[in-house]
Amino acid sequence: MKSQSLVAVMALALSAAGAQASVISEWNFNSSVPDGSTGTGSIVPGIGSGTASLLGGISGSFSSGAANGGSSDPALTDNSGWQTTGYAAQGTGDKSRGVQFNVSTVGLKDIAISYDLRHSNTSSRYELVQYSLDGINFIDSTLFDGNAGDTWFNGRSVDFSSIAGVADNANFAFRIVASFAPDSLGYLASNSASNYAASGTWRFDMVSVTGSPVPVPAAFWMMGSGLVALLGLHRRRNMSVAA
Ligand SMILES: [Ca+2]
Ligand SMILES: [Ca+2]
Repeated sequence: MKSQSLVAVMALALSAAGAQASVISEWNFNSSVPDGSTGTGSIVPGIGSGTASLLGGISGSFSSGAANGGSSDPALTDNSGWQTTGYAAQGTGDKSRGVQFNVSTVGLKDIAISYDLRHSNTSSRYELVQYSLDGINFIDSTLFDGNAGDTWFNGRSVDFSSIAGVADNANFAFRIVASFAPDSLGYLASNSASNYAASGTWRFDMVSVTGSPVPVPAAFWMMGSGLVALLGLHRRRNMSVAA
């Protein structure tokens, strides 16, 4: 029995090396203990670790994650989103205001991110995802079009698995920032019948980072196969004694 359970442990260890991507860090912005008020919440991740911060002097608060169709947060009560406002004046501050998340990817690869975002009518229609390999310099990645107001755009996602340096990096970070409309010198409002306003709001929810374990070093495999051989020998000995 002893050797059987050891074999089971080995099998688990081997299968873990080929594991599917799983959530490394996730922010649902809900109060850690539900308090019945969506006006209170938290920017501490509900899963894993990392930091969430505001860029360019915008302000943050908490507001319903369920209103206007709602985010993908499965919470049945006290579902908050991270409400942000105080964006740049029209024609200024392109790509300078929004939110930033720092998540270490040490020991992990196949990194991808996803988030839900509610655009208000007058908020910037275009949202740009940027990433950083050193936590300081940010590179443009993907531009999303939030072409409706008072509307949640759920499951926005960017796959970084093919970008060298994102995996196994303690300094990995990404931003979601308000961007001028393509080929223009200003912001467009999310609702085409509205004018862009710095007082427009973006409300975030379910920001998550996924990844899978970096393959285990060869030395471990050698040790593992050695153990398997020993177990086999142990079994054969037991069998011969029994016979
Ligand atoms: Ca709350
Ligand atoms: Ca939430």
